Amino acid sequence: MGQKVGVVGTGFIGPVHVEALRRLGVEVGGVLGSSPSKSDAAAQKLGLPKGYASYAEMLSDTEITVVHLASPNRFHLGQVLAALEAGKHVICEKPLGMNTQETRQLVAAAKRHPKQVTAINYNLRFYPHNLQARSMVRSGAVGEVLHIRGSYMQDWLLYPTDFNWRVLASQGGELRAVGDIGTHWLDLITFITGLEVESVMADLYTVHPVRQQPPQSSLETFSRQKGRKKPAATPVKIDTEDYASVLLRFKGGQRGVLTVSQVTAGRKNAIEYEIAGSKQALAWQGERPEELWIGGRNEANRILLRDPGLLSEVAAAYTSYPGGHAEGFPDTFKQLYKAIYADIGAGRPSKNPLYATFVDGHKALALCEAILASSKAGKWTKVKY
Ligand code: SOE
Repeated sequence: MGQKVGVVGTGFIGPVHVEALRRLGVEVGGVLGSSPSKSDAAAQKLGLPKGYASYAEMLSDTEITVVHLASPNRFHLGQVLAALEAGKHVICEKPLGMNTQETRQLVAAAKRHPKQVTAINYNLRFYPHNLQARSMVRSGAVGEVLHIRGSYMQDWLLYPTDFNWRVLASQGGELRAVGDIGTHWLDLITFITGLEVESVMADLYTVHPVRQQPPQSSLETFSRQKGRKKPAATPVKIDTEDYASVLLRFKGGQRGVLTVSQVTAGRKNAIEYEIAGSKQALAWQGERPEELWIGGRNEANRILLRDPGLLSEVAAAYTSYPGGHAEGFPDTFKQLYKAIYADIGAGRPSKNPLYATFVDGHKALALCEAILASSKAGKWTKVKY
């Protein structure tokens, strides 16, 4: 049976889901925004048949078989539970919930509905070079992983006049930069290496303890305030971090270090990692996704370009264009949905899927909580998965 999708969320990322689904030939039945008029406006703009008046209306639409949640984090728990009860497959944006109390409930709910696919939108796994890095680590080509370093930096919250629902702990969760983008990096590193973080030592920093909230309750992610204070803005105390330094100890003894920032001028959406192994090192940057750097000790360093003919079988299966035809951010959504919709088409989740499951989403929140606890206590903290 063909699938019909309902997408919740009409900000920056909901339309990215819609575009990717269409490119795969998956039918999108309609969207839901934060009000009926926003749903209608988004449906019209995206050329979709329906703007839903409410979530209940979307769930009671028997033609909708899959729900994509691109709504603010605080809605995930209720929306995922209701969608599963209504018999829908669920693809939820990251982070999966506000805290592990919520993600534990969601993992249990997914178990109660074993025939429904439950996935998290960790799209970065599906850059072909991240799949390639995974193949190279898993095949032993890199050798034993020794240490990992990296960062995820952005600048869209640089000014105290930049505002978004995410800056408020009540709406996005107590950890903001780490929850929003740090978890992408942590998920990716775990996915590539198979290593699990055992303990963390973190230092969180709120550069702007007060931000100017504009009159409308929220501004779209990545919208620009141009550094000017808006006349009607209200000063609001900020209880989430703009920046984080995190030291990592993995279960096998390997070490790592991660820097996260949403206040670094010029870094638009800059994720990068370097995985140092006993034979080779691998490095990749999200803003140059076509290049995988391979470091050698006794041979020249190399740059592998994303040509499917040069990639592992798994990585090549998630690239759509031959040779040097570049693939980027929107393509990761398409490739991710290719993997998820194969399972939905088969009528059940596969055993060890390449996409992130609710268990992975729960682990990301457990890491967030350890990072927060470590920063508060100023000491190494074990992750309680
Ligand atoms: C905002 O920081 C954001 O949109 C994240 O929420 C996304 O996950 C990332 O892909 C781009 O930045």
